[in-house]
Amino acid sequence: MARAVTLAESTRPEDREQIDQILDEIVARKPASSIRVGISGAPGAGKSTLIESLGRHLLDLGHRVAVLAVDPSSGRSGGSILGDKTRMPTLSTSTEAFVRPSPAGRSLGGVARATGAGVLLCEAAGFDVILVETVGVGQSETAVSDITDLFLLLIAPAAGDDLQGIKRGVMELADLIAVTKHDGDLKTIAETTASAYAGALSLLRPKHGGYQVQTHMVSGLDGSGITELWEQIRSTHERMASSGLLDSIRAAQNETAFWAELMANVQDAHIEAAANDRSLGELVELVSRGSRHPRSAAREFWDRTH
Ligand SMILES: Nc1nc2c(ncn2[C@@H]2O[C@H](COP(=O)(O)OP(=O)(O)OP(=O)(O)O)[C@@H](O)[C@H]2O)c(=O)[nH]1
Ligand SMILES: [Mg+2]
Repeated sequence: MARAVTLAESTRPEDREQIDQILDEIVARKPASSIRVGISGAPGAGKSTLIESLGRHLLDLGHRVAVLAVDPSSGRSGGSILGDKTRMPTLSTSTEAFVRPSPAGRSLGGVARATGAGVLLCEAAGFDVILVETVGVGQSETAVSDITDLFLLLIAPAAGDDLQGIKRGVMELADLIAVTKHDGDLKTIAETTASAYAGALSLLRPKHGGYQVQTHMVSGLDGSGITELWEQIRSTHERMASSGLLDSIRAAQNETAFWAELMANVQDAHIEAAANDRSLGELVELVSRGSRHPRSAAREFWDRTH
């Protein structure tokens, strides 16, 4: 019986070789291009609810949808806070959808690299819309935008016209913004929030020349705005494809991923070398006591092991 292989960082060398071979075969086959969308938002912004609603719409349109996640906390918890299947009842049970929580990994970089490979595997398996979710904290948005074509930033309605501490850098990654929970009592607040964001966006340089970032209002609960949001994603993606922008984005992403993989190999080799070096402990001890400078100590260790 075939043994399942995983993309985790701890993979055995022979499994790694098999995975590399599969990935190379997929790349050589050039599977039909899919739409890769990164989705981020602060905890509780309504990501899971929106993905379920958008995913249902996509299934109705005849798409096959994969939902992957990059969870920056999985390195610590060993589990995933995302991919909560209870909030995605249709997607988690449909045969035309695939929901996969974040892979475990030592580092955010490792998790993102494994998810990048996951995107390819899903495309080879015939999924033509790939949604990659991440929670809006820290560096994970950058990691997700490095493996997707378009980045959708979700914002929960908030009273007042402040930008809720969303970092400018994250806003600059967004290709689209959607204010969630545009329903019931929150409707008016969602509208105020949306116009505050639209105003702020008009002051930012668009991410790609000629592609103005649009602010949408959606409700994952009642489904309003979902059709329009998808239409915007689809038409923007189509324009990116026909202008050649998509090809250049993916080419740059492949290059970035190559360097990241190379760096990971270098790092792994050193961690391995360090684990076998008894004097390393003494060096760390000297550094932590303040008897040696981290820079000179690291240099000494490097020179000795090369
Ligand atoms: N009124 C309203 N509530 C919503 C909507 N979407 C989500 N919520 C509520 O907001 C809360 C958080 O929703 P989730 O979809 O779990 O949000 P999330 O961003 O996935 O949250 P985390 O996974 O914890 O980061 C839940 O109580 C939802 O019921 C919406 O469109 N309208
Ligand atoms: Mg969620």
